[in-house]
Amino acid sequence: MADAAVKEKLADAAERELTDGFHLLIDALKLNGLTTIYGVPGIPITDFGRMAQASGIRVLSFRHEQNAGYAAAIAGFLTKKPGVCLTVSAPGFLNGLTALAHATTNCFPMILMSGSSEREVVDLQQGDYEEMDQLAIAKPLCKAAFRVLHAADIGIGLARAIRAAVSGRPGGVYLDLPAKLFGQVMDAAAGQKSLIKVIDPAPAQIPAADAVKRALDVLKGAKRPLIILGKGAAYAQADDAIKSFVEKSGVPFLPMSMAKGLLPDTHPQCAGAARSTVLKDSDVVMMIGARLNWLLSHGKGKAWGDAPKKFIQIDIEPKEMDSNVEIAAPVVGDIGSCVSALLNAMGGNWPAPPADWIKTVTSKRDENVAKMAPRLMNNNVPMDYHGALGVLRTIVKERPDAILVNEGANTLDLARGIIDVYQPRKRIDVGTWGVMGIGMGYAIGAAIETGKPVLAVEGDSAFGFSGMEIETICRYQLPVCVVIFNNDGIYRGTDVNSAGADPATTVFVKGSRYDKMIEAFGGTGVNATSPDELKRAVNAAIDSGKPTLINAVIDPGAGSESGRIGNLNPQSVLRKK
Ligand SMILES: Cc1ncc(C[n+]2csc(CCOP(=O)(O)OP(=O)(O)O)c2C)c(N)n1
Ligand SMILES: [Mg+2]
Repeated sequence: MADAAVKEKLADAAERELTDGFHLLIDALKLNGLTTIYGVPGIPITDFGRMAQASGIRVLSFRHEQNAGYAAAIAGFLTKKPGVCLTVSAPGFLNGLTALAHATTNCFPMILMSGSSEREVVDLQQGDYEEMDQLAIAKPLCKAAFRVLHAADIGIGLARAIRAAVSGRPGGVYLDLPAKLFGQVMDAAAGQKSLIKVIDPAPAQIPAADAVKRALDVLKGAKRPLIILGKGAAYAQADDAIKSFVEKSGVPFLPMSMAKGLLPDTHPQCAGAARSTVLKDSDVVMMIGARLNWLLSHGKGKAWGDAPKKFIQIDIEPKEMDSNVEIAAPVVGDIGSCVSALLNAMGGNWPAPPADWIKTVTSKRDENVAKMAPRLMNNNVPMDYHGALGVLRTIVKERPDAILVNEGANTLDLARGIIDVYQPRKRIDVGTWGVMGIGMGYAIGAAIETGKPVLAVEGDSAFGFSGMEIETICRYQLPVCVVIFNNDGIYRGTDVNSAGADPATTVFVKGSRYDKMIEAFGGTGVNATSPDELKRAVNAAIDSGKPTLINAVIDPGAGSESGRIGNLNPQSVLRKK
C-alpha cells in the first residue's frame, strides 16, 4: 500500500474513534425522537443543519426565524414533544425569541437552540461578530435557559431542555450553543455514553383524592353549572376522557378558541353560541386547562354577572389557583390524570344538571344560531365577513380533519365564532397574546407535523407579518391553502388621514392582489370576489393538496375597530382629534 493511502486509513480509524459537538448534538436529538428542526441557517450553525439533514433529521429552512419559531411552538402544541427551532447568533436569536416567549406564554413546549459567539469575547464586550449575551436575554422570557460549554455536556444539556419544556406546565426553553462547541472533539465511546435518553419526560401528576372529591361536591351542588375547556385540555391529548367526563356530567361546555373541537362545536352540550348567557348566569364554573386571564375577563366584572359563583379549576400549575378570583375547588395535576380521576369518582349515577338551566342555555344557543344562519348564506359582492366565512364553515364541516389556522382582528373574531370545529387540535390561532404573525409558521408546522391539509384564514394585515414564508410553503410543496381576507387594511380599509398626504395608519394599498405573490414561487393564486368563487377555489386547493393563496376581496367597510375587543382601546375624556 502506498504511504499516502496508509496514512489516510490511519486517519480514518482515528477519526472513527472520535466524535465532535456537531455529531453529539445530532445523536442526542435523535435519541430523544426530536427529528424535525425549524430554523434559518448561517454562522455558526450552517454545517450543523447540513449534517443534521444528512443524518435523516428533517431540517426546514425558513425565511425569518420568527416564523420558524412559531412553527416549532405549534409543533410542540400538536405533538407534546418540544418543537425545535435553530437560529444564528444575536439577530437570528432575537428574531426567534418572540416565538419562544410566545410558546412560554401559551404553555407550548419548545426549545430554541441558538448558536452564539465566543464567550471570552462576548463577556469582555470586545465587539465579536454578532456579539450578545443571549443566555441573559433569554432567561426572563422563557421557562428555563441553559448553556452548554463542553461537548461532553451536550447530552445533559438537551435532557435538561427537554424536561424543562414538557414537564409540569409546558413552555419555551433556551439552549445556548457557543460556536466553539460544535467543533470540540472527544472520544467517541465516551461521547455516546454521555448522551441521555430522557425517560418519562412529562411524568403524570396525579391529583389528590380529596381535591377530586371536593371538586365533584361543588359541581354536584350546582344549579347552573358550566365547564370551560382551555387549550391546556386540547394539549393534554386526553380527548376520550374529557369527552366522557363532559358527557357524563351533562354540563354545558364552552370551548376556548384552541379547545374547539375537543367535543364538536355542534355537540348538544356546546354553549359556544350562548357564551354571554353562560358566563353571566352560571353558578359553578369548572375550568379544565383554561386560565382566568383577560380572555375570560379575569373571572369577574360585567361579563360574569352579579350572581355569586364558585370556581373549580383543573390545572397542572398550582400557582394558577387564585390568580384572579378565589378558586373554591383547586385540582392540581395533569389534565389527563385529573379528568380520569374525576370520571372514576363520579360513580354510576351522576345526576343531570337542573333541566331549566339546560333549557335556558339550549334555547339561547339555538336562538343565536338561527339569527346568524341567514347572514352566513349571503352571496354579497363585495363579500362581507359573514358571506365569506359561511362558505369556509361549510368546507370545514365537509373536511373535519383539515387544520384551521386563523389570525387577524375581524377575520379572527368572526371566524372563531362562525367556523365550527369537529376534532381536537384542529384550530390553531393567535393564542394568549392575540399576536399577529403566527400564520405561515403555524401552517407550515401543522402541515409538517400532521400531514393533514391546512386552511389558513388570514387578515390581510395579519398575513403580512409572515407572508414571505409562502416561498417556504411552495419549496416544501406543503398542502396549505391560504385565504386572505383582503379588506384593504387593519380592521377596515376606509380610514382617511385628515391632516396630510400620507395614507391613514390602518390602510394598505387598495385592491392589492396577494394571489400574485404565490405565483412567483410556482404556487396557485386565485382572486375570489364572491362566496361562490371562494368556495370553488378553496375546495380545488384542498383537493389538489398544492400550495394555494386565495385573495378574498372583502368590503373595506365591513369590519369593526379591533374586531371584538375594541373595548380594550384606552379612552380619554378629552375628545378624539
Ligand atoms: C405582533 C402584533 N403586532 C400588532 C398587533 C395589533 N393588531 C391586532 S389585529 C391587527 C391586524 C388586523 O387586521 P387584519 O389582519 O387585516 O384583520 P381585519 O380586522 O382587517 O380582518 C394588528 C396589527 C398584534 N396583535 N400583534
Ligand atoms: Mg384586514
